Amino acid sequence: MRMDARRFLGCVLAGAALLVSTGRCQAACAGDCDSDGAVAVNELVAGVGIALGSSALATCPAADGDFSGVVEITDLVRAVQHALDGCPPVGEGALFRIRACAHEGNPDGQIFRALIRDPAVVAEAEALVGVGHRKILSGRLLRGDGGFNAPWSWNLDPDAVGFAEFTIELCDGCPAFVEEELDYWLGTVRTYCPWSTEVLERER
Ligand SMILES: [Ca+2]
Repeated sequence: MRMDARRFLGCVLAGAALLVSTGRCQAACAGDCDSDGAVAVNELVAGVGIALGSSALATCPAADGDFSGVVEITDLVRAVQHALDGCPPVGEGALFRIRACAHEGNPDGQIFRALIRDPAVVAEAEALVGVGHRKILSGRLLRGDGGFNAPWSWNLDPDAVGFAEFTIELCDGCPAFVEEELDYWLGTVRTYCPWSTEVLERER
């Protein structure tokens, strides 16, 4: 698996190295380690280093494009896309109603809302509407409701949210857990990734 990944990454890097990125983007553009609005080849290399375990995620948190806590091939592909096509434009975003922590005793679960600005992630969310639990919404936690996530006093950064197949366990939990231990979540976990995510509908 690791050798396959190396071979694949060698190919994408060779291709990307031929191109110069001029794209503008927001700070959370996947792969844009230095937040200068473009993904350069050295940033792709940094992402590969993290994926292969030779450097720490802290050296380039932006390499983890789906906020799962680890850098996988899907993150590297997204970074390469940003290197080739530019970072996604800043839009107003789309608002989705999300359910987490539904179970037999509480089928309604706990509801929160996520505003998503990256058009590719919006499209992913739209495809997940009504299909039940399929992927994990994961994003950077911010204090306050953000103007869209009341009654919760936290929100997910609209510029730093994505869908992951798997995430680290640390960021899993119910919305009420985040609310109850807000300082811990904001200061230590920093990311929220309810494993029980269901995308219910797009509200606007
Ligand atoms: Ca990831």
